[in-house]
Amino acid sequence: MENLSLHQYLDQKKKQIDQALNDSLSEIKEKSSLYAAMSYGIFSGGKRIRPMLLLAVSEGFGVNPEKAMIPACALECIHTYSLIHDDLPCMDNSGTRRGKPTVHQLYGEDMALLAGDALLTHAFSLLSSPKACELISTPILVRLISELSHKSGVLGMVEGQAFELLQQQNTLSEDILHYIDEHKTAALFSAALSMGAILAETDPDTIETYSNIGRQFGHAFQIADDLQDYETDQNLTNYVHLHGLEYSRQKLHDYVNEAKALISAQPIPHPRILELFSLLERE
Ligand code: GRG
Repeated sequence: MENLSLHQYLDQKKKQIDQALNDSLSEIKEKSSLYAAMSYGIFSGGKRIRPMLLLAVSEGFGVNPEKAMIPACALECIHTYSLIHDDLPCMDNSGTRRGKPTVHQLYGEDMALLAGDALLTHAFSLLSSPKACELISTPILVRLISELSHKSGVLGMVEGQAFELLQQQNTLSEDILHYIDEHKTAALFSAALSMGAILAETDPDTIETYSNIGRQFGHAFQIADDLQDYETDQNLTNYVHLHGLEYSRQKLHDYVNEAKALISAQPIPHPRILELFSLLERE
């Protein structure tokens, strides 16, 4: 591990991810009418936590960082598309995100919908690009594509969103909320860690272990987000509305601890991942 403080490490990784995302959009910048809406969505202040986790896992395994940056960017494109679509009037109908106007506020609902579609397809275009094929072997690329499409798709994040929308009129139970958070939020965190392990060409059990660690962290992340928002959040699926403040803080702590225990039990040390996990309880 380079001798950087966590703050310096996060700053360095964020700059590298932003640069790689920018480079990945260069042809689109020249040729596409959607570039403005896409780049506004992707460069308007995201923390890049999912790609950072993917990079940190693969770094722990000693994977070439240039190789890991391609799936890291693909994952961030998927995350950004989901936020753009989630903000649309037919979904959450949000006028602001990260303190700024949402993509549809600035570019219209039609362009925002298409910018989301374009980022979703761009993710898989990146994973099957000539550069990806040059750096990563075909079987590993196929496994990465399978993992990302599965966790973000109709049995993963998209299912979480659909299921949540269908619940709005119903009384929420603990099990239902767990199902929503597992799919809508935890699935992409799970992909961040499992894709790092896939890149490192580890065995299926190890990939499953990392996937599970990401899932635990994803639940913690959702509770932390719900704790931050609970006073202003009208959403019935806010964890704190269902469980109360004290229980939610305890569960956040339990999920973070479980994720840390699982990562610490791995034969490969992952000091940065442990630091990244700890951040959730400091905010
Ligand atoms: C529209 C298919 C589709 C899915 C949407 C991710 C999602 C599903 C909805 C976003 C709303 C929400 C509260 C999701 C929970 C996960 C979460 C807290 C997302 C925000 O993630 P951050 O904080 O985002 O990593 P930044 O702004 O840093 O990019």
